[in-house]
Amino acid sequence: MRRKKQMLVLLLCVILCCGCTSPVRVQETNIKYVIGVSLANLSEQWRLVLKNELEEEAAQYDSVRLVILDAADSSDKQAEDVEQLLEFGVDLLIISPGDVEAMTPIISDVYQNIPVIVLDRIVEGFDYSLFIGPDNDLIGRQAGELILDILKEEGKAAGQVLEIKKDSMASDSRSEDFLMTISEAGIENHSICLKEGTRDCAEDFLQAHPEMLEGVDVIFAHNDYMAYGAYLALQKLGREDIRIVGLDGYFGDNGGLKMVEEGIIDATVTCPTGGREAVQYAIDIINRKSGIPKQIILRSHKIRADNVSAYQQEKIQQQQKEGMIHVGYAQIGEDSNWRKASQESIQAAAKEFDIDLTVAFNAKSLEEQKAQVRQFIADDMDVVVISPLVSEGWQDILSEAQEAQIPVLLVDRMVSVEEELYESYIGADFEEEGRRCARWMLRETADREHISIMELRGTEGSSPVQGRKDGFEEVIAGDDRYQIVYSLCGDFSEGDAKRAVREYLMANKWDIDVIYAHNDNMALGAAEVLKEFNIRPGTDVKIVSVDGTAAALEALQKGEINCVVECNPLLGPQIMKAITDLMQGKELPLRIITDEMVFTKDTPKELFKNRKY
Ligand code: GYE
Repeated sequence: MRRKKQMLVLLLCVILCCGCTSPVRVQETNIKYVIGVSLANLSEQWRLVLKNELEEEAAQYDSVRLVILDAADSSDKQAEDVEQLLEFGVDLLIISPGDVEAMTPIISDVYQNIPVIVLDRIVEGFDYSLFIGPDNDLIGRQAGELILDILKEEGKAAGQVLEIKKDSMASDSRSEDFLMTISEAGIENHSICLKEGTRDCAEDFLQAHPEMLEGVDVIFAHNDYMAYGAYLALQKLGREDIRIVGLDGYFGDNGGLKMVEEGIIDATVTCPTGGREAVQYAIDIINRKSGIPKQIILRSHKIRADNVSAYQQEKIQQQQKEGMIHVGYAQIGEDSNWRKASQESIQAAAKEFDIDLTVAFNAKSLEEQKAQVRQFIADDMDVVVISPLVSEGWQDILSEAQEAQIPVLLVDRMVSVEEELYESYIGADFEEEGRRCARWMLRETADREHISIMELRGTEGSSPVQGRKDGFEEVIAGDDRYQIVYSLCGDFSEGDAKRAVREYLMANKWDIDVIYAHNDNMALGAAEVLKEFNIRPGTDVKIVSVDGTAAALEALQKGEINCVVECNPLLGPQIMKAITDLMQGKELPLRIITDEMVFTKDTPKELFKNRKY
């Protein structure tokens, strides 16, 4: 591999020199990292923007070189490109896949040898180092909201939309939420799907089919290129009355932001490429930095004439906060071993980042926690961090924080409010944790006819409980062999779980095949009570749990718990990095999802060692 890289470095030097007009001595280079980039095409505007951002970011580092290959929308060529980059001996692959289905197995193979960062379109499964992309469902909803706002301003209770899509998975998922948003308001929609998402394609289609514009009030084009093509067609067809909403919202003369500024289109939704983040994380991954997330979901914004200048201003002039950063953190009480590890990680990271952290502990209710946040607002903290006990009821206090211009970070658990009320969510994908528990159970009980499940739920109304429940039930849905015959709230605590399982045993003949515990403390409590009743946990009844704490992994190695799905509490470094970035004026991703694994009796022993909780 080293030889290959030397060849690659020499090749790069030759390319660099051949590109020059005058003879240049081959510079002694200090290239340390060679990053391969495979792009599905360079015909779409957003990929050109992506390429520029990758190159601009890489240019910040002398030690980094990119080798960028363009697959020209051919999966075969993208596969060959990936092979060629591996041949070059690149240290890491950044890939923006075209056909996700075709590229998933190829990316999985590459990931066995070198780190892989996937951009924009997520692949099946988790065989990659990091995914960076937008929330396409949110983008669809935002486009729908923009159209409802435009129709409302025109005093139109109803209205008709023409949606111009392009043939891609991202377009499909955006369209789903877009249609849901406008149909809830009774807006009629017709969709057309163009083979190519280009300006000419859109302009030519509309000019050839003016009848499609009959009764149309607004056009929604799935990228600003097509939006511009629609604009040109409407000019020629004398239909300037039709409003236009685009997508992507890039800077630059041909970008959607300028089109909104010049009134060519009425609105757009920004769709960041993630190119800069990809290079930054690539260097961290190559340097084996800890705390690398698994997924980074980028934020998108609704842009109209009345906020386009402010948006661009904010992105260009990042307001820096000088001096000590003061953070107020509303943490939940010591409800579990997980919580203890979480608290320790956050306090240690605050020290390491030299951030002044004030922790309000032990809130036992939503009202108590909101009072703590209100106090932080009164104390004029630079940032407020919240681990919300429950998901509902946060709209008012987060609006107060926004009015006070105090940014809020949600960590560990999520709340149900619109995305504008918080800077970022840093934590786990609870639905996926629930799916992992169920997938393990399906494999473990494949030969069984009927499986009775006892579910031990965590704190009622908290996002981990809702997510783990939804994910688990999604996987067993439709398979009648699996029945959740008993579901009870153990509030994430060992004591409550013990009481509940004991009550069940006192009132029922034991007929449970699998216990699904939303956290380790409840799984351990249940195992203890089973032993009192001479039922062997892990043998007479299978136990699957979430968190990955030391006590649970010990029980797993003793065979008393059968599967532990990790929920990483060590969020401190990611939280403090996010706060530091925020104070430097950077926009944070909408969600930063932690990297987690699954432990079973087949997990290699070394993975149980050197764990920090
Ligand atoms: O699973 C549990 C803790 O919010 C994800 O809360 C966290 C959960 C965790 O009590 O052990």
